[in-house]
Amino acid sequence: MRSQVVIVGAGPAGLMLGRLLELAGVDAVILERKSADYVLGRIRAGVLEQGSMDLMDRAQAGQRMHQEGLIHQGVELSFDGDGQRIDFAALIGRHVMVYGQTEVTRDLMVARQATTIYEAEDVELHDFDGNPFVTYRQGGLTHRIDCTFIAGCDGYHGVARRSVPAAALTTFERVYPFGWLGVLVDRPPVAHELIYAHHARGFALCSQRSPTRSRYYVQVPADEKVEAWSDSRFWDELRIRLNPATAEALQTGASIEKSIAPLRSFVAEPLRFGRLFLAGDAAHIVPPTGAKGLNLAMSDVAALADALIDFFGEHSVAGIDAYSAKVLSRIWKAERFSWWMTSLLHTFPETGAFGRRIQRAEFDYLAGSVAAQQSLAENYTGLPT
Ligand code: FAS
Ligand code: PHB
Repeated sequence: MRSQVVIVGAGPAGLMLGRLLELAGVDAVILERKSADYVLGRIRAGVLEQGSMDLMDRAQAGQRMHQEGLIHQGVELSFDGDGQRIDFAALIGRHVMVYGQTEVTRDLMVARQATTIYEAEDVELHDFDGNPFVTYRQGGLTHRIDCTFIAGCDGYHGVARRSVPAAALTTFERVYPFGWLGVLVDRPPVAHELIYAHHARGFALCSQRSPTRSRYYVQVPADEKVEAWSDSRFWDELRIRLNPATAEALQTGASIEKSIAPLRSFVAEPLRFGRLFLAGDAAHIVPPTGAKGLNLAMSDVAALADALIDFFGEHSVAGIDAYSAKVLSRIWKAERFSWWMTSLLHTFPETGAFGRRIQRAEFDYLAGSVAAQQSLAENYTGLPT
């Protein structure tokens, strides 16, 4: 079999890249390790920047997003019970869309016309410095796809980045001493907008998926086990970390999903190795505090799609040559913002009393400065691509 592009991974990055390429007449096969149902079963991001919304429209997959997504004009930051709304619309005239990653993935799956091979086992990348090809196993047989380019969209634990010789890759990483315990519940959200809360016991986030479905998180130690958290323990802890009025308004119920996500900041450089490109979580990880992970993946593949379309259409190598430096510039700014939001809102026992005073001063400066709020707003709603 031959394809112009082989995409490894059918998460949002791989599916969006595949869709943009197929609309431009570039053939791209996607190889996905898991089943489609398994991919849809992951509960992850919830906030789309305008750039990601525009990309869904470009992919002709945005109809349900516009029907069911929730436009949010701001978010609330809370610090030990003191609240500050960040009014995106008033500060910078922009907004975000609350629409779950699961739904983004589902819409892209439905829109895709080309081939996605699910349950492709033991994917291996070969000769991506010369004449690339990819092999995988399915039905007890080994299959081979020869191609011109390979796009590694297979996430942090994927095979693509691991296929690059260690000497050719530089990685930058910060692992945080905590994770996020997340709960999905079919109850109306506690507030119209998201609430990011700092409390001495730890961070909490009140998010949502629809007017009847909510998503909540509390910071837990990095080695915490989800089995140690009954629903009632989760709700009790969340109430403690919210201001009393919000805690009182919280509508709780049986969790329909409960999981712990580790938090890390990670970037691999560069993002091109001959005929292999990395995009999305295969290339970088951000702590979800800034709602950047999914959105970064989208901006990566928008740039990669344009570069590949130029190569196959105009025979231009300018886009593929510029890809890595171009997306890394935006990636690092998102890494900075995600790290800053995480540093402001989480508890870090090792920083002691001085660190807690610095966090409080950071919040007080934010609450008192329109310029600081504008900076937060322009980062949260998405820097220009
Ligand atoms: P993904 O990891 O989504 O997709 C990669 C795909 O490649 C997967 O389907 C995987 O099965 C497949 N794959 C892996 N190895 C393979 C192999 N060897 N062969 C074939 N296929 C392979 N971001 C936010 O903005 N907000 C959040 O709240 C948030 N929460 C998160 C919670 C968790 C537990 C995780 C892991 C991430 C979270 N993120 C969040 C970030 C997340 O949304 C990612 O940024 C987003 O999924 C990135 O999409 P992809 O790059 O497509 O990677
Ligand atoms: C979510 O709804 O899952 C969500 C929203 C905002 C974040 C992280 C997660 O920053």
